[in-house]
Amino acid sequence: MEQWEKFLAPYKQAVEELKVKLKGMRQDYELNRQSSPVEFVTARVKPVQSIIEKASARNIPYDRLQEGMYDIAGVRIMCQFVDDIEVICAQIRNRTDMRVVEERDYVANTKESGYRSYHLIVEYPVERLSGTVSILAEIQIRTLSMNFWATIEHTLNYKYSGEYPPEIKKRLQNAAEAAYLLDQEMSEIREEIQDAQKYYTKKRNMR
Ligand code: 0O2
Repeated sequence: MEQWEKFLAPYKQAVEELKVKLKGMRQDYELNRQSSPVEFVTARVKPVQSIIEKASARNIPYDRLQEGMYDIAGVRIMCQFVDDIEVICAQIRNRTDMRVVEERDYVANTKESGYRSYHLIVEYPVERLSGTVSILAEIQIRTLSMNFWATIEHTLNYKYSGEYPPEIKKRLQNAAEAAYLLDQEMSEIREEIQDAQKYYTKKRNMR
């Protein structure tokens, strides 16, 4: 266990730093009185048990985990509208404190399960006592609607280990379709929503 702790220490640091930095994007927009594409940010280090299971399912030897498993450090950015995803990606690609090494577009290419999200794999340097350690981290960018679906599906996946009864599978597909339509509808009235949000923020700040 001590070995895992040592191995995961730079990942923990990376996740904490990335969370602070990406949350900072939202504060910058707010300071400039602009609608933020970032709604909220969450981050986690993959639990040891999940690392072991994934490594065994994908045949990744333990001494290749660093380059073979991208999501040991995981950050998730939630946004309101589908178009925000590209705005956030562009900002991350422009940053000098991390380097995008791979992109996976599950928004344009919905997974068979119904999963939608945009994944950026970034290389991020962490300063440790021993020097600079380069960490791979996965940044998942998704709308609130995509996140709702993925969270529910992830929970059910645990229960059924991916072998869904046909009725549940159908319901999940219907729910994925509904989430997609919700994103479309919200995009149609985006300006209306953002005007209302600006009005609300202004009123709240006057109190
Ligand atoms: P966790 O930590 O439990 O979320 P692959 O597509 O199989 O070659 P890989 O390595 O799985 O590649 O990476 P990918 O496709 O970028 O997906 C990694 C993560 O995306 C998953 O992590 C999930 O968080 C999310 N994800 C991908 N597909 C689905 C899906 O069908 N449903 C849900 N709910 N989430 C998905 P893990 O490994 O599941 O771990």
